[in-house]
Amino acid sequence: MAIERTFSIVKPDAVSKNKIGAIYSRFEEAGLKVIAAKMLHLTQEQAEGFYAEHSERPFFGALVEFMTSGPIMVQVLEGENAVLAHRDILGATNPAEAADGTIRADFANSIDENAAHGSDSIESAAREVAYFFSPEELCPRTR
Ligand code: RTP
Ligand code: MG
Repeated sequence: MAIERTFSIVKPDAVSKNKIGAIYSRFEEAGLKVIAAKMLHLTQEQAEGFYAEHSERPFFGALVEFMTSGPIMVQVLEGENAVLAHRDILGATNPAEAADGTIRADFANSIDENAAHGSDSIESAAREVAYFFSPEELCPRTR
């Protein structure tokens, strides 16, 4: 299996509920290694740029408002099949449809406030990692 990198966000609702550590535990239990991380409070411009692919969708304004409503954690995760492995532990976008034991089933408030983000492809992951991290900020494990 391929070792991949993916991009992850602990969204404002989960930070507000003090669930950063609980969500990081899910990454670690799934064998995903945190190789970069920082806390940010997104500007409107940063949030609009990050979710630009959704700019014509009816929920775009609410999405940007939510993502700028409080601090977030952004992180890069590395591991076998990391993109899909991370999406699997996140669960469905709508927590009402998310499988038991997934991050969204356990921590999300609603489809709008759904606790965490994960890249949906290798290509998205590369773009999203570069959106928030410089190459020097990535710290691959040496042991
Ligand atoms: P994310 O990008 O945040 O990881 O979520 P996702 O891939 O599961 O879902 P995506 O289609 O990329 O949508 C991005 C975020 O927009 C909100 N959304 N609302 N009301 C709706 O129908 C709707 N659809 C999407 C969600 O908060 C979703 O996380
Ligand atoms: Mg998405």
